[in-house]
Amino acid sequence: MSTLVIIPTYNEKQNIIPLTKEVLGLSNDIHVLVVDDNSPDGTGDLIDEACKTSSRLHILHRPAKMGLGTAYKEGFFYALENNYDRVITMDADFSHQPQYIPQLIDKNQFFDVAIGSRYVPGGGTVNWGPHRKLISFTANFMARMLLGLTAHDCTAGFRCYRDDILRKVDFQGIKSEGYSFLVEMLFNCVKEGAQIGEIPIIFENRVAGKSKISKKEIYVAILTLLRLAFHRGK
Ligand SMILES: Nc1nc2c(ncn2[C@@H]2O[C@H](COP(=O)(O)OP(=O)(O)OP(=O)(O)O)[C@@H](O)[C@H]2O)c(=O)[nH]1
Ligand SMILES: [Mg+2]
Repeated sequence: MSTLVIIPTYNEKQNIIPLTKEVLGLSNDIHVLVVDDNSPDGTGDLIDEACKTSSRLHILHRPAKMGLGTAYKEGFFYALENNYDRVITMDADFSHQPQYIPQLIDKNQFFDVAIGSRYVPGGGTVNWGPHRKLISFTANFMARMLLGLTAHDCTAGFRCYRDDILRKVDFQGIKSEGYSFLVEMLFNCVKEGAQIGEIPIIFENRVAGKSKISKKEIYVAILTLLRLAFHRGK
């Protein structure tokens, strides 16, 4: 069973080489696809160089910063075209620790989508201020209330999808381009009958590099939730 780990990057030069090494070191069945948006810090060049010595490392270059959601879409398309059995999505900044990947894969044997969750017993966040906690709690609360989702961490980006659920869901049709893609994708998977499982993870704040999440993304996420809730009610 082959796994593709999709890692979207924008200015992650301090993280990307150690991260891809650690992920590829877990198993020979794991391949990594970095989707880089022409990072000005040269992240893409580092991966180009590393690809010369690893046949399990791949890169998609995009011309400019185009958002996390569209990066996932291109990654999913690549995974299905190349017949991977499952797809993992994770951030490049070590907030999603590679050590959890084997547990995510195990969970994915029984659930169409396995989520690395901060909000199940044993999970949590490290070094988060009250503001960040409040935003995350509110987003999850709204997603569960408005969309009827039962997962405890609906905004998590650390997930493992089976290929058959990706073939069923019209992910290309997802409107969200940025972070709110994650909620819309989960909503669409559930609409297609996906069974969702969660494993606890400790989410560590990034140590190197800068966060790309903006205030605008938070407003867009609220609008996305309202749009999806409206369509659900129809
Ligand atoms: N390709 C691509 N990757 C992106 C884009 N925006 C963010 N990313 C990547 O998506 C992942 C998540 O972004 P972060 O900045 O860590 O956002 P976050 O984890 O919500 O915020 P922090 O906890 O503050 O780090 C990282 O690997 C980023 O490099 C984008 O527009 N294009
Ligand atoms: Mg991050």
